[in-house]
Amino acid sequence: MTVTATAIRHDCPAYADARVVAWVERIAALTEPDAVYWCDGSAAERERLIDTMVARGTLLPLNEEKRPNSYLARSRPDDVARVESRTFICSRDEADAGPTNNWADPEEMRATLDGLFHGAMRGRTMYVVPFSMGPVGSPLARVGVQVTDSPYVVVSTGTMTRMGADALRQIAPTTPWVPAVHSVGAPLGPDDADVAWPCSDTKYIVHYPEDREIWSYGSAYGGNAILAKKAFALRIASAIGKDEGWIAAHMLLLKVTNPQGRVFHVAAAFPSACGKTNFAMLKPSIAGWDVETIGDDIAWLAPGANGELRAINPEAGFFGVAPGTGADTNPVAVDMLERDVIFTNVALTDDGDVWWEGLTPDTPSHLTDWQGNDWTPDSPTPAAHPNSRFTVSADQCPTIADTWDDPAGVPIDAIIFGGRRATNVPLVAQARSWEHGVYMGATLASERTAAAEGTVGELRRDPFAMLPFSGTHMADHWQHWLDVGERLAEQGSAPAIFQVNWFRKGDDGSFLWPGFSENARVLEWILDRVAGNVDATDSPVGLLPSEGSIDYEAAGVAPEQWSQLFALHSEPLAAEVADTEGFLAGYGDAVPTEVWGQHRELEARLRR
Ligand code: GTP
Ligand code: SPV
Ligand code: MN
Repeated sequence: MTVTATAIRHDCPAYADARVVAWVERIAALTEPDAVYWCDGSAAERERLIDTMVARGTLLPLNEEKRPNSYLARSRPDDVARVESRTFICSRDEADAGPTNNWADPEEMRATLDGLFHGAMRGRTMYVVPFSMGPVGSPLARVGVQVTDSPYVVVSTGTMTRMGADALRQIAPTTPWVPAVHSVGAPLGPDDADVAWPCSDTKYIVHYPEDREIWSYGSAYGGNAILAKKAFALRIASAIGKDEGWIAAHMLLLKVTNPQGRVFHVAAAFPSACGKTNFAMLKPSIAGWDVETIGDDIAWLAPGANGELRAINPEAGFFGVAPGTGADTNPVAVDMLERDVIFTNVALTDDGDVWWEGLTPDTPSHLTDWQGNDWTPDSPTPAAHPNSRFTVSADQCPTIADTWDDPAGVPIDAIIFGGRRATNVPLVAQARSWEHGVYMGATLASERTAAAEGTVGELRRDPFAMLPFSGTHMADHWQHWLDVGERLAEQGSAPAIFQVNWFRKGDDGSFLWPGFSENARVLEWILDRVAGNVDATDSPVGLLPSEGSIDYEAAGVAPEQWSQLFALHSEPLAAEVADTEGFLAGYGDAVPTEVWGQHRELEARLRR
């Protein structure tokens, strides 16, 4: 039985904006759910939803003593990561999506989606999920409403955002808000039993940047389905930010206090599964430095009143990669995950706890793998899916900064770009200028990870770590960074920009740099540069640490390893610069002249 418009109007909260109610009625008429439920974001509501999912087999309660109030979800094996090939930017003009986004004509896409969504929620409840990205009421925050037929997505959005009544109350008759429609695409007939992880073989993740609107069909996994995250806070937000003069960035945010007590804030962009969560929760190997967490995935950056660049973390939780998270690599996260966590696609121990590759030095002799099969160390496949994740509230993070949810945001002192690069890119380099930094961001490349479909390890360009997340033409995004930098320079001074690479490999194929807590030594150099406390040496690719300015031997790195970390080999570098030439040319006339200028200067410096 399909819900009626009268019932929707009867059930909606009294303070719900009429435009939201009318939209919910329209989507309900299209998708024909059995019921419509307005989420208030309360703890009781979360418990009820979790109970429903436990009953349905979507969530498995973990051992209450070992992992209190925590659950394991197992997705369908074909719904384990973002699907970039099914992600569309439907701008009115194809040129506005740029050459790196999948574009489709908005009218044609609306017709396709109308067909798919017709009756898509039959037999299910449609949840109305209002959320604020950023502290409720902050001038930097923005609101959205997602409707979804997945309780897993509701509960996840409840952790990842400020979800519920307070967010809905933010929407007054003239407040802009982002509507997001989501269905798992698995309607139920009257006699159909539900499955643990409903989804569809047909998937669409669609954005209309001018209309600020999102539609997603067929997947319940992560960024495909928790639309507040990548779809809103990056793709739609990059389109909004371009019009309003602020930047949506795939960046972690850190608060760092140096031994003299000076506080710095750092924003760092690394592609998916390249160490943002690790760096955001860095436990320094060096004395006297205090690192606190503000965000681990998304930052919204806006010029402030005094010419400073201010940042908020628009999210309220962490959707982090589980494999590789262990006491030796990320002890802060291990503590954070002790209770109140939803795990997705990790392995189950025989005593009802979770496990994944890298959690402990020893591998349990028997596990249930992420697909629910028996697993032993002899099994040919990993116990946890490489993109298995945890969903946890930010305030559970032991190193969360007390200013993490300051409505005014925090002032940024340094910006870092990084990726997984076995060759060519030094451990750290400082950009000569904002323009040079934008060039570093624009030409960023990284070896592919399991965070999206595709061949793991393959090198690809991932400008600003935003390749899968830009709602605009990527080269317009570069111009936007240049414009914001110019504005900052006029009123104050723009943050210094750096590039890092924790992943350079030696001839034997092993990492040259120990990484993790030792990354604090690089961060120390970066912030000493910002404070003017340390020298740098000029090189064709940027300013490098002068001899003696980083105590690498204390990190267990031998002098010959150290020189390999900074080696500039002319042949592979020349090949990379030639490749960059082709990469930039692919963006045609949209490439800012400053970016081409930086490219020519790099070429000239390498020729000298
Ligand atoms: P998304 O959530 O997908 O955007 O990714 P993220 O950038 O937050 O990824 P995350 O921090 O979870 O990256 C995890 C992967 O990076 C794991 O495989 C880690 O072991 C690896 N990693 C993180 N930091 C380091 C490091 O300093 N050195 C090395 N070698 N690996 C690292
Ligand atoms: C990423 O892939 O960069 C993520 C995970 O942060 S997801 O939210 O699924 O996009
Ligand atoms: Mn991410």
